[in-house]
Amino acid sequence: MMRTRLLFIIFTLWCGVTLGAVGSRTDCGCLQSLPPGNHVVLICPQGDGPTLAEAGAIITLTYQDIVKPERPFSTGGCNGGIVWCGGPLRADSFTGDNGQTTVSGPMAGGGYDTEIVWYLVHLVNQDCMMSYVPLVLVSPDINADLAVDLVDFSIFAAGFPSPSKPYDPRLDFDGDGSVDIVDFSLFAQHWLHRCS
Ligand SMILES: [Ca+2]
Ligand SMILES: [Ca+2]
Repeated sequence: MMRTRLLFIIFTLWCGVTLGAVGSRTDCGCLQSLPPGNHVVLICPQGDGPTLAEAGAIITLTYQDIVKPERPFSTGGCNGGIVWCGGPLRADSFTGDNGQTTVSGPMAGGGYDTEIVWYLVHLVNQDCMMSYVPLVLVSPDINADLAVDLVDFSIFAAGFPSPSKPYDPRLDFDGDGSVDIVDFSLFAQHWLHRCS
């Protein structure tokens, strides 16, 4: 008997109180800019930046599918500026019988982007269903080739310090609005890191 292939999807995103509002929408648009106060989280190809849990952004997703509850899904940056090691960031597990899973683990990757975007795949009668977490992702792997090396150092050096150089948010690893010795220290901590 054909079961009605009707998807009923509920997203529940739990974030730390300091994260502010969480976006959730059924279109494929990205926010043009994030509201002030969003978290800046450093990611590294080696995966030794803070985990989502440490960043206060454990995500619980409830995915109720009449046909089949177990679904994989993956993530990316809103503007395509993030490259993950080993493919897109994934949830901790497939959804179980209750349709729930969480995403809490480390993020191994490089690049710069605003918002983590959750792409649910294999949706039926849905061209696009995304959910957004307002994190700004920065990485010492500035050019997103999954290695922290001299190319990244040259990019960082070109924008250091700010002020007086023009502000480049890709280089502001602690998100304090300036590019200074603290950001350089964070860069140095991940020097020569690559995907493991
Ligand atoms: Ca690089
Ligand atoms: Ca800074």
